[in-house]
Amino acid sequence: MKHKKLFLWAVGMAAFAGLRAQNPIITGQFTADPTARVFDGKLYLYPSHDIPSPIERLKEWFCMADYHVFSSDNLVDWTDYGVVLSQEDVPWGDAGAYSMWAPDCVYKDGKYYFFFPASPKGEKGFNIGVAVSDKPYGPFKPLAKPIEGVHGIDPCVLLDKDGQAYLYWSGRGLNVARLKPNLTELDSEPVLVADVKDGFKEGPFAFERNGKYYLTYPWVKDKTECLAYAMSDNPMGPFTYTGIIMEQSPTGCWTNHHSLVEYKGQWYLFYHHNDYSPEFDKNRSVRVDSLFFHADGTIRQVIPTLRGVGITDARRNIQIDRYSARSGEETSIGFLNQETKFDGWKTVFSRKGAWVDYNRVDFGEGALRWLYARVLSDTGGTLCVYAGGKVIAKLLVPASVPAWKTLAVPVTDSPAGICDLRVSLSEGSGVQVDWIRFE
Ligand code: FUB
Repeated sequence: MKHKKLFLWAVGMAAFAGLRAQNPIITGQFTADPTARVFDGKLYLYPSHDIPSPIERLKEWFCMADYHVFSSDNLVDWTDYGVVLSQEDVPWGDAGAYSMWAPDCVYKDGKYYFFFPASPKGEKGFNIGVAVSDKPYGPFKPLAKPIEGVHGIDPCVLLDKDGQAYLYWSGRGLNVARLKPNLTELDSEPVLVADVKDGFKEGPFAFERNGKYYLTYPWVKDKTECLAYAMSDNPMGPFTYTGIIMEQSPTGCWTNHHSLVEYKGQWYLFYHHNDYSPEFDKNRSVRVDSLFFHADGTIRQVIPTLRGVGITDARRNIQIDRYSARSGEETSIGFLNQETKFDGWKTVFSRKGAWVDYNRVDFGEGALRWLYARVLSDTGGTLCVYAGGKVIAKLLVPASVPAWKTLAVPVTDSPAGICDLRVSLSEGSGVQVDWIRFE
Protein backbone atom coordinates (compact mmCIF):
# COMPACT_ATOMS: atom_id res chain seq x y z
CA MET A 1 0.00 0.00 0.00
CA LYS A 2 2.75 2.37 1.04
CA HIS A 3 4.67 1.66 -2.18
CA LYS A 4 1.56 2.22 -4.25
CA LYS A 5 1.05 5.61 -2.60
CA LEU A 6 4.67 6.62 -3.17
CA PHE A 7 4.38 5.60 -6.80
CA LEU A 8 1.17 7.57 -7.29
CA TRP A 9 2.75 10.58 -5.65
CA ALA A 10 5.78 10.39 -7.96
CA VAL A 11 3.52 10.09 -11.00
CA GLY A 12 1.48 13.06 -9.81
CA MET A 13 4.58 15.17 -9.30
CA ALA A 14 5.46 14.94 -12.96
CA ALA A 15 2.04 16.05 -14.08
CA PHE A 16 1.98 19.27 -16.08
CA ALA A 17 -0.86 18.26 -18.40
CA GLY A 18 -4.20 19.91 -17.76
CA LEU A 19 -2.75 23.11 -16.32
CA ARG A 20 -2.99 26.44 -18.04
CA ALA A 21 -2.36 30.15 -18.08
CA GLN A 22 -5.93 31.40 -18.20
CA ASN A 23 -9.02 30.96 -16.06
CA PRO A 24 -9.68 28.41 -14.81
CA ILE A 25 -6.01 27.69 -14.15
CA ILE A 26 -6.30 23.96 -13.57
CA THR A 27 -8.01 21.57 -15.94
CA GLY A 28 -8.47 17.82 -15.94
CA GLN A 29 -9.77 17.88 -12.37
CA PHE A 30 -11.96 20.14 -10.26
CA THR A 31 -10.33 22.42 -7.71
CA ALA A 32 -12.02 24.75 -5.21
CA ASP A 33 -11.38 26.87 -2.10
CA PRO A 34 -7.87 27.98 -3.14
CA THR A 35 -5.37 29.12 -0.54
CA ALA A 36 -2.28 30.56 -2.22
CA ARG A 37 0.98 30.84 -0.27
CA VAL A 38 4.50 31.83 -1.24
CA PHE A 39 7.32 29.54 -0.08
CA ASP A 40 10.93 29.75 -1.30
CA GLY A 41 10.05 32.13 -4.13
CA LYS A 42 7.34 29.87 -5.57
CA LEU A 43 3.62 30.26 -5.39
CA TYR A 44 1.90 27.20 -3.93
CA LEU A 45 -1.78 26.52 -4.29
CA TYR A 46 -3.69 24.51 -1.66
CA PRO A 47 -7.21 23.92 -2.97
CA SER A 48 -9.83 21.38 -2.10
CA HIS A 49 -10.53 18.73 -4.72
CA ASP A 50 -14.18 18.41 -5.78
CA ILE A 51 -15.18 15.13 -7.37
CA PRO A 52 -18.47 13.81 -8.75
CA SER A 53 -19.69 11.77 -5.81
CA PRO A 54 -19.21 8.00 -5.86
CA ILE A 55 -21.79 7.69 -3.05
CA GLU A 56 -25.51 8.36 -3.25
CA ARG A 57 -25.67 10.56 -0.13
CA LEU A 58 -23.44 13.25 -1.67
CA LYS A 59 -24.66 13.16 -5.29
CA GLU A 60 -25.99 16.71 -4.94
CA TRP A 61 -23.44 18.00 -2.45
CA PHE A 62 -19.73 18.70 -1.95
CA CYS A 63 -17.63 15.57 -2.24
CA MET A 64 -13.88 15.59 -1.57
CA ALA A 65 -11.66 12.58 -0.79
CA ASP A 66 -8.15 14.08 -0.89
CA TYR A 67 -5.95 17.08 -1.56
CA HIS A 68 -3.53 17.94 -4.36
CA VAL A 69 -0.93 20.72 -4.18
CA PHE A 70 0.10 22.84 -7.18
CA SER A 71 2.94 25.30 -7.67
CA SER A 72 4.07 27.86 -10.21
CA ASP A 73 6.77 30.47 -10.57
CA ASN A 74 5.16 32.37 -13.45
CA LEU A 75 1.43 31.85 -12.78
CA VAL A 76 1.21 30.29 -16.24
CA ASP A 77 2.73 26.82 -15.82
CA TRP A 78 1.45 24.86 -12.83
CA THR A 79 2.96 21.69 -11.42
CA ASP A 80 0.56 19.19 -9.87
CA TYR A 81 2.23 17.27 -7.01
CA GLY A 82 -0.56 14.70 -6.94
CA VAL A 83 -2.36 13.49 -3.83
CA VAL A 84 -0.69 14.90 -0.71
CA LEU A 85 -3.25 13.80 1.87
CA SER A 86 -6.15 11.42 1.60
CA GLN A 87 -9.19 10.80 3.82
CA GLU A 88 -8.01 7.22 4.58
CA ASP A 89 -4.82 8.65 6.13
CA VAL A 90 -6.50 10.74 8.82
CA PRO A 91 -6.50 8.72 12.09
CA TRP A 92 -9.42 10.63 13.62
CA GLY A 93 -11.40 11.15 10.42
CA ASP A 94 -14.26 9.23 8.88
CA ALA A 95 -12.52 7.60 5.89
CA GLY A 96 -15.78 7.43 3.94
CA ALA A 97 -17.08 10.94 4.63
CA TYR A 98 -15.60 12.68 1.56
CA SER A 99 -15.40 15.85 3.61
CA MET A 100 -11.87 17.15 2.99
CA TRP A 101 -13.01 20.76 2.58
CA ALA A 102 -11.09 24.03 2.28
CA PRO A 103 -7.46 23.82 3.57
CA ASP A 104 -4.57 26.14 4.39
CA CYS A 105 -0.82 25.68 4.78
CA VAL A 106 1.79 27.71 6.67
CA TYR A 107 5.52 27.37 7.31
CA LYS A 108 7.18 27.52 10.70
CA ASP A 109 10.64 26.44 11.92
CA GLY A 110 11.43 24.09 9.05
CA LYS A 111 8.01 22.46 8.82
CA TYR A 112 4.92 23.01 6.70
CA TYR A 113 1.64 22.76 8.62
CA PHE A 114 -1.36 21.80 6.51
CA PHE A 115 -4.70 22.66 8.17
CA PHE A 116 -7.76 20.85 6.90
CA PRO A 117 -11.38 20.26 7.94
CA ALA A 118 -12.84 16.74 7.95
CA SER A 119 -15.70 14.85 9.56
CA PRO A 120 -14.61 12.90 12.63
CA LYS A 121 -15.33 9.18 13.01
CA GLY A 122 -18.74 8.48 14.54
CA GLU A 123 -19.69 12.14 15.00
CA LYS A 124 -21.54 14.77 13.06
CA GLY A 125 -20.00 18.02 11.87
CA PHE A 126 -16.40 18.96 11.24
CA ASN A 127 -13.16 19.20 13.13
CA ILE A 128 -9.96 20.82 11.94
CA GLY A 129 -6.82 18.71 11.73
CA VAL A 130 -3.17 19.44 11.11
CA ALA A 131 -0.82 17.43 8.89
CA VAL A 132 2.90 18.11 8.73
CA SER A 133 5.62 17.85 6.10
CA ASP A 134 9.13 19.13 5.63
CA LYS A 135 8.22 20.10 2.05
CA PRO A 136 5.56 22.60 0.91
CA TYR A 137 4.25 19.99 -1.52
CA GLY A 138 3.88 17.20 1.02
CA PRO A 139 3.06 14.43 1.36
CA PHE A 140 1.58 15.57 4.68
CA LYS A 141 1.39 13.32 7.74
CA PRO A 142 -1.73 13.98 9.81
CA LEU A 143 -1.52 14.24 13.59
CA ALA A 144 -3.39 11.68 15.69
CA LYS A 145 -6.09 14.12 16.86
CA PRO A 146 -7.78 17.25 15.50
CA ILE A 147 -7.27 20.64 17.18
CA GLU A 148 -9.15 20.50 20.48
CA GLY A 149 -11.91 23.06 20.93
CA VAL A 150 -12.40 23.76 17.23
CA HIS A 151 -15.61 22.71 15.51
CA GLY A 152 -16.01 24.02 12.02
CA ILE A 153 -14.55 24.38 8.55
CA ASP A 154 -12.37 26.65 6.40
CA PRO A 155 -9.23 27.06 8.55
CA CYS A 156 -6.92 29.99 7.86
CA VAL A 157 -3.75 30.68 9.83
CA LEU A 158 -2.23 34.12 10.17
CA LEU A 159 1.39 34.14 11.34
CA ASP A 160 1.95 37.62 12.66
CA LYS A 161 5.26 39.51 12.49
CA ASP A 162 5.87 38.94 16.21
CA GLY A 163 5.61 35.17 15.69
CA GLN A 164 2.14 34.79 17.19
CA ALA A 165 -0.17 32.56 15.15
CA TYR A 166 -3.95 32.98 14.90
CA LEU A 167 -6.45 30.44 13.64
CA TYR A 168 -9.58 31.68 11.87
CA TRP A 169 -12.36 29.33 10.90
CA SER A 170 -16.02 29.19 10.11
CA GLY A 171 -18.62 27.49 12.32
CA ARG A 172 -21.74 29.36 13.45
CA GLY A 173 -20.06 32.56 12.30
CA LEU A 174 -16.43 33.52 11.82
CA ASN A 175 -14.16 32.56 14.73
CA VAL A 176 -10.64 33.41 15.77
CA ALA A 177 -8.33 32.11 18.48
CA ARG A 178 -4.62 32.37 19.26
CA LEU A 179 -2.57 29.25 18.54
CA LYS A 180 0.22 27.94 20.75
CA PRO A 181 3.74 28.04 19.24
CA ASN A 182 3.32 24.37 18.18
CA LEU A 183 0.46 25.52 15.87
CA THR A 184 -1.55 22.47 16.85
CA GLU A 185 -3.34 23.70 20.01
CA LEU A 186 -5.46 26.73 20.84
CA ASP A 187 -3.94 29.25 23.20
CA SER A 188 -7.13 31.23 23.84
CA GLU A 189 -10.87 30.78 23.87
CA PRO A 190 -12.35 31.19 20.38
CA VAL A 191 -14.15 34.48 19.87
CA LEU A 192 -16.69 35.38 17.24
CA VAL A 193 -15.34 38.10 15.00
CA ALA A 194 -17.72 41.00 15.45
CA ASP A 195 -19.11 43.65 13.13
CA VAL A 196 -18.78 41.95 9.79
CA LYS A 197 -22.40 42.53 8.66
CA ASP A 198 -25.41 40.24 8.88
CA GLY A 199 -25.93 37.29 6.57
CA PHE A 200 -24.24 33.93 6.08
CA LYS A 201 -20.45 34.06 6.09
CA GLU A 202 -17.72 31.44 5.80
CA GLY A 203 -14.22 30.89 4.38
CA PRO A 204 -12.30 33.51 6.42
CA PHE A 205 -8.94 34.51 5.00
CA ALA A 206 -6.89 36.88 7.17
CA PHE A 207 -3.66 38.71 6.45
CA GLU A 208 -1.67 41.73 7.56
CA ARG A 209 -0.55 44.59 5.28
CA ASN A 210 1.13 47.81 6.39
CA GLY A 211 0.12 47.24 10.01
CA LYS A 212 -3.58 46.70 9.19
CA TYR A 213 -5.32 43.35 9.58
CA TYR A 214 -7.71 42.25 6.88
CA LEU A 215 -10.41 39.68 7.42
CA THR A 216 -11.80 38.67 4.03
CA TYR A 217 -14.70 36.26 3.62
CA PRO A 218 -17.47 34.95 1.37
CA TRP A 219 -20.73 36.58 2.38
CA VAL A 220 -24.31 36.11 1.18
CA LYS A 221 -25.18 39.77 0.79
CA ASP A 222 -27.92 39.03 -1.73
CA LYS A 223 -28.52 35.54 -3.21
CA THR A 224 -25.13 33.86 -3.43
CA GLU A 225 -21.66 34.50 -2.05
CA CYS A 226 -19.78 37.65 -2.81
CA LEU A 227 -16.32 38.27 -1.33
CA ALA A 228 -16.23 40.95 1.34
CA TYR A 229 -13.68 42.28 3.80
CA ALA A 230 -13.31 43.99 7.13
CA MET A 231 -10.31 45.72 8.70
CA SER A 232 -8.84 46.04 12.16
CA ASP A 233 -5.74 47.15 14.05
CA ASN A 234 -5.74 43.83 15.89
CA PRO A 235 -5.74 40.27 14.49
CA MET A 236 -8.34 39.27 17.11
CA GLY A 237 -10.62 42.14 16.03
CA PRO A 238 -13.01 43.77 16.33
CA PHE A 239 -13.06 44.11 12.56
CA THR A 240 -14.97 46.85 10.80
CA TYR A 241 -16.77 45.96 7.60
CA THR A 242 -15.01 47.80 4.78
CA GLY A 243 -16.32 46.65 1.40
CA ILE A 244 -16.74 44.14 -1.38
CA ILE A 245 -13.77 42.50 -3.12
CA MET A 246 -15.82 40.60 -5.71
CA GLU A 247 -19.56 40.72 -6.37
CA GLN A 248 -21.63 37.53 -6.47
CA SER A 249 -21.38 35.65 -9.75
CA PRO A 250 -24.13 36.40 -12.27
CA THR A 251 -23.73 32.88 -13.71
CA GLY A 252 -24.69 30.64 -10.88
CA CYS A 253 -21.96 29.34 -8.57
CA TRP A 254 -23.46 29.66 -5.09
CA THR A 255 -20.11 29.53 -3.28
CA ASN A 256 -17.02 31.57 -3.74
CA HIS A 257 -13.91 30.99 -1.62
CA HIS A 258 -10.67 32.80 -1.96
CA SER A 259 -7.28 33.95 -0.73
CA LEU A 260 -5.13 36.99 -1.37
CA VAL A 261 -1.40 36.82 -1.89
CA GLU A 262 1.42 39.12 -2.95
CA TYR A 263 3.80 37.52 -5.42
CA LYS A 264 6.72 39.24 -7.17
CA GLY A 265 5.35 42.67 -6.29
CA GLN A 266 1.78 42.09 -7.46
CA TRP A 267 -1.27 41.12 -5.38
CA TYR A 268 -3.58 38.38 -6.61
CA LEU A 269 -7.02 37.13 -5.73
CA PHE A 270 -7.46 33.37 -6.03
CA TYR A 271 -11.11 32.29 -6.08
CA HIS A 272 -13.31 29.67 -7.67
CA HIS A 273 -16.16 29.29 -10.14
CA ASN A 274 -17.96 26.33 -11.70
CA ASP A 275 -16.47 26.88 -15.18
CA TYR A 276 -16.25 23.19 -16.12
CA SER A 277 -19.55 22.28 -14.50
CA PRO A 278 -22.16 24.91 -15.39
CA GLU A 279 -25.07 22.63 -14.38
CA PHE A 280 -23.70 21.58 -10.98
CA ASP A 281 -22.03 24.20 -8.83
CA LYS A 282 -20.42 21.77 -6.37
CA ASN A 283 -17.76 20.92 -8.99
CA ARG A 284 -15.67 24.04 -9.08
CA SER A 285 -12.44 25.34 -10.60
CA VAL A 286 -9.80 27.74 -9.32
CA ARG A 287 -9.27 31.09 -10.98
CA VAL A 288 -6.87 33.96 -10.36
CA ASP A 289 -7.05 37.67 -11.14
CA SER A 290 -4.88 40.64 -10.21
CA LEU A 291 -5.86 42.71 -7.19
CA PHE A 292 -4.96 46.28 -6.28
CA PHE A 293 -5.06 48.35 -3.10
CA HIS A 294 -6.00 52.00 -2.96
CA ALA A 295 -3.53 54.36 -1.26
CA ASP A 296 -5.62 54.28 1.95
CA GLY A 297 -5.30 50.50 2.19
CA THR A 298 -8.79 49.68 0.96
CA ILE A 299 -9.18 47.11 -1.80
CA ARG A 300 -10.21 47.91 -5.37
CA GLN A 301 -13.04 45.61 -6.44
CA VAL A 302 -11.93 42.73 -8.66
CA ILE A 303 -13.94 42.01 -11.82
CA PRO A 304 -13.56 38.33 -12.68
CA THR A 305 -11.91 37.61 -16.03
CA LEU A 306 -11.41 34.59 -18.24
CA ARG A 307 -8.02 35.90 -19.39
CA GLY A 308 -6.62 35.63 -15.87
CA VAL A 309 -3.02 36.65 -15.24
CA GLY A 310 0.41 35.97 -16.69
CA ILE A 311 1.89 36.34 -20.15
CA THR A 312 1.10 33.81 -22.89
CA ASP A 313 3.91 32.61 -25.14
CA ALA A 314 2.93 33.22 -28.80
CA ARG A 315 4.42 29.82 -29.69
CA ARG A 316 2.02 27.91 -27.48
CA ASN A 317 -1.66 27.35 -28.15
CA ILE A 318 -3.42 30.63 -27.37
CA GLN A 319 -6.91 29.84 -26.10
CA ILE A 320 -8.68 32.91 -27.41
CA ASP A 321 -11.94 31.69 -25.81
CA ARG A 322 -10.33 32.95 -22.57
CA TYR A 323 -10.57 36.44 -24.04
CA SER A 324 -9.82 39.83 -22.50
CA ALA A 325 -12.78 41.40 -24.32
CA ARG A 326 -15.17 40.40 -27.09
CA SER A 327 -17.85 41.77 -29.37
CA GLY A 328 -21.50 41.20 -28.47
CA GLU A 329 -23.87 38.51 -29.64
CA GLU A 330 -21.97 37.70 -32.83
CA THR A 331 -19.20 36.09 -30.75
CA SER A 332 -19.93 33.24 -28.37
CA ILE A 333 -18.00 30.66 -26.37
CA GLY A 334 -18.94 26.99 -26.19
CA PHE A 335 -17.47 23.73 -24.95
CA LEU A 336 -15.50 21.76 -27.54
CA ASN A 337 -17.26 18.61 -26.30
CA GLN A 338 -20.33 18.69 -24.11
CA GLU A 339 -19.46 15.19 -22.83
CA THR A 340 -15.83 15.91 -21.91
CA LYS A 341 -15.81 19.48 -20.70
CA PHE A 342 -12.19 19.39 -19.53
CA ASP A 343 -11.26 19.46 -23.27
CA GLY A 344 -11.98 23.18 -22.97
CA TRP A 345 -13.75 25.75 -25.07
CA LYS A 346 -13.99 27.19 -28.57
CA THR A 347 -14.76 30.66 -29.89
CA VAL A 348 -17.63 30.90 -32.35
CA PHE A 349 -17.54 33.88 -34.72
CA SER A 350 -21.11 33.86 -36.06
CA ARG A 351 -21.12 36.92 -38.26
CA LYS A 352 -18.79 39.26 -40.10
CA GLY A 353 -17.37 41.80 -37.65
CA ALA A 354 -17.23 39.42 -34.66
CA TRP A 355 -14.03 39.78 -32.65
CA VAL A 356 -12.16 38.79 -29.49
CA ASP A 357 -9.21 40.54 -27.83
CA TYR A 358 -6.57 38.50 -26.05
CA ASN A 359 -4.00 40.56 -24.16
CA ARG A 360 -0.38 39.98 -23.16
CA VAL A 361 1.10 37.61 -25.74
CA ASP A 362 4.88 37.34 -25.88
CA PHE A 363 6.35 37.28 -29.40
CA GLY A 364 9.93 37.26 -28.08
CA GLU A 365 12.51 38.48 -30.58
CA GLY A 366 9.87 38.78 -33.26
CA ALA A 367 10.87 36.10 -35.75
CA LEU A 368 7.57 34.23 -35.79
CA ARG A 369 6.60 33.71 -39.42
CA TRP A 370 3.53 31.45 -39.37
CA LEU A 371 0.10 31.60 -37.83
CA TYR A 372 -1.54 28.25 -37.10
CA ALA A 373 -5.20 27.97 -36.15
CA ARG A 374 -7.40 24.99 -35.30
CA VAL A 375 -10.68 25.76 -36.97
CA LEU A 376 -14.05 24.39 -38.04
CA SER A 377 -16.60 25.93 -40.42
CA ASP A 378 -19.49 24.99 -42.69
CA THR A 379 -19.77 28.33 -44.38
CA GLY A 380 -16.22 29.69 -44.43
CA GLY A 381 -14.76 33.11 -43.76
CA THR A 382 -11.60 35.14 -43.26
CA LEU A 383 -10.01 35.55 -39.86
CA CYS A 384 -7.89 38.65 -39.41
CA VAL A 385 -5.30 38.65 -36.65
CA TYR A 386 -4.07 42.00 -35.33
CA ALA A 387 -1.15 42.61 -32.98
CA GLY A 388 -0.82 46.01 -31.35
CA GLY A 389 -3.54 47.31 -33.72
CA LYS A 390 -1.87 46.15 -37.00
CA VAL A 391 -3.04 43.25 -39.18
CA ILE A 392 -0.33 40.58 -39.05
CA ALA A 393 -2.10 37.62 -40.67
CA LYS A 394 -5.22 36.82 -42.68
CA LEU A 395 -6.43 33.25 -42.59
CA LEU A 396 -8.89 32.07 -45.21
CA VAL A 397 -11.08 29.34 -43.74
CA PRO A 398 -12.69 27.51 -46.67
CA ALA A 399 -16.34 26.57 -46.62
CA SER A 400 -16.79 22.98 -45.55
CA VAL A 401 -14.27 22.22 -42.80
CA PRO A 402 -16.66 19.89 -41.00
CA ALA A 403 -14.05 18.42 -38.62
CA TRP A 404 -11.42 20.32 -36.65
CA LYS A 405 -8.47 21.12 -38.87
CA THR A 406 -5.22 23.03 -38.30
CA LEU A 407 -4.58 25.62 -41.02
CA ALA A 408 -1.48 27.77 -41.47
CA VAL A 409 -0.78 31.11 -43.11
CA PRO A 410 2.36 33.33 -43.19
CA VAL A 411 2.61 36.25 -40.77
CA THR A 412 3.15 39.41 -42.80
CA ASP A 413 4.64 41.64 -40.13
CA SER A 414 5.93 39.70 -37.14
CA PRO A 415 5.73 41.76 -33.96
CA ALA A 416 8.31 41.57 -31.15
CA GLY A 417 7.87 41.63 -27.39
CA ILE A 418 4.53 41.59 -25.61
CA CYS A 419 1.49 42.49 -27.69
CA ASP A 420 -2.27 42.51 -27.34
CA LEU A 421 -4.04 40.46 -30.02
CA ARG A 422 -7.37 40.85 -31.75
CA VAL A 423 -8.89 38.07 -33.84
CA SER A 424 -11.84 39.13 -35.98
CA LEU A 425 -13.98 37.66 -38.71
CA SER A 426 -13.58 40.12 -41.59
CA GLU A 427 -15.55 38.08 -44.13
CA GLY A 428 -18.03 35.22 -44.01
CA SER A 429 -19.82 33.64 -41.07
CA GLY A 430 -19.89 30.64 -38.75
CA VAL A 431 -16.16 30.15 -38.12
CA GLN A 432 -15.16 28.30 -34.93
CA VAL A 433 -11.66 28.51 -33.44
CA ASP A 434 -10.14 26.18 -30.87
CA TRP A 435 -6.79 27.96 -30.57
CA ILE A 436 -4.21 29.94 -32.53
CA ARG A 437 -0.42 29.68 -32.32
CA PHE A 438 2.63 31.29 -33.97
CA GLU A 439 5.79 29.54 -35.14
O1 FUB B 1 -15.76 23.47 -0.44
C1 FUB B 1 -16.73 23.23 0.53
C2 FUB B 1 -17.20 24.51 1.12
O2 FUB B 1 -17.76 25.33 0.12
C3 FUB B 1 -16.12 25.36 1.71
O3 FUB B 1 -15.68 24.92 2.94
C4 FUB B 1 -16.81 26.67 1.73
O4 FUB B 1 -15.99 27.75 2.00
C5 FUB B 1 -17.43 26.68 0.36
O5 FUB B 1 -16.54 27.09 -0.63
